[in-house]
Amino acid sequence: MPVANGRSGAPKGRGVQHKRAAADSQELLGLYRRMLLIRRFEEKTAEMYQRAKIGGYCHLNLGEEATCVGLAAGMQPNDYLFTNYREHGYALARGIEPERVMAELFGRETGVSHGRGGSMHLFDWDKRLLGGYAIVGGQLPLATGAGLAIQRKGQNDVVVCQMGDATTNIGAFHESINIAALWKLPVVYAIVNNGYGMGTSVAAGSSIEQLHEKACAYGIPGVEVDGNDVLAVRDAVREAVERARSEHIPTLMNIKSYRLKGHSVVDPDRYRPEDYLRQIRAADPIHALGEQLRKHGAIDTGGLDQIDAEIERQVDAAVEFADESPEPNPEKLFEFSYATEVPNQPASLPGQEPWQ
Ligand SMILES: Cc1ncc(C[n+]2csc(CCOP(=O)(O)OP(=O)(O)O)c2C)c(N)n1
Repeated sequence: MPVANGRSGAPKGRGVQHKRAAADSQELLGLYRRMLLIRRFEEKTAEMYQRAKIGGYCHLNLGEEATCVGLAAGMQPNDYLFTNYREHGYALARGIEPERVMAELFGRETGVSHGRGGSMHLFDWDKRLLGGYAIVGGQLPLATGAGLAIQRKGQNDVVVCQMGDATTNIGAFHESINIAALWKLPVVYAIVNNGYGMGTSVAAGSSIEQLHEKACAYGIPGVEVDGNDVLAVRDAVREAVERARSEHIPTLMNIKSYRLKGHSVVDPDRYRPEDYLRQIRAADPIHALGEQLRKHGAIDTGGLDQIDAEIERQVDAAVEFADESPEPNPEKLFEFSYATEVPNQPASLPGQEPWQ
């Protein structure tokens, strides 16, 4: 049973499955395009990794496209987004050009983080994407601090902090939400619950399986959403974001999503049962939305194929751009690392003499 929240009427802790509003077919087609862009971009990323064009760790949003696009669509352009390392899709959904995202994966100067970050550290101040964090839970205290800064400056913006399900077992999760609830910070904590933290299922890693119920401990609303339904995600995020903006109440969202492949591009994914994989493939959010558009006469099969061909060309162009872009100059390694100017002496800390 949802528990009514005295101040906002929102459910506290226990949460409800979110209902969604209607959208016109043009809007739906726009969301579909963006979801397909993420799918094709991520497939190409896997290919480029195998060709050794991309190095380091690399995690994909394959299967999570409706969640990425719905979450970004529920935010205003001036709101801030923090994510974990599985964030290519959020960068694209936020409107960052595929060229600049692919160039970052290639480690090139033209990338969103000037080639200093790579796959796990996408950052774009103009689009208010404040990173990509590799330490599980690392983004939560930072997002909470950003909420505090907004409050202190009397601004009207909201922070959305994305995380995975396993992150809800980390200390920083509890510390951050406690302080955000206590100080009434404008932060929405969005769990993208894809059922697994690496090879560990939610049931094997969390004392409770309904992760939005963890909101009970902090007296804030907890909301469960179908992450395969782009409109449900958009509407639930929008509602939580506006509650944070106007009532200063944080929300914990449990967005049930599915990753179609292993944890990272090098994970052979041998721990998930065949039955489960069959089910999640059958519920593919892009296929489902395409079918819905077709059945309602918004587009025909030829139109869908045309969109696909356009997006494939767009992704190919992103690869070409990345491939032709220059490598960063190693002498400028520290250029974007510190607020103050620091000489490039890897054997010292800022302001110190080089170590012997
Ligand atoms: C503090 C910390 N512990 C362990 C790791 C290793 N690690 C990387 S990803 C990951 C799983 C996190 O899963 P989840 O939060 O569900 O996010 P998802 O990968 O599903 O997006 C772990 C344990 C890490 N990066 N940081």
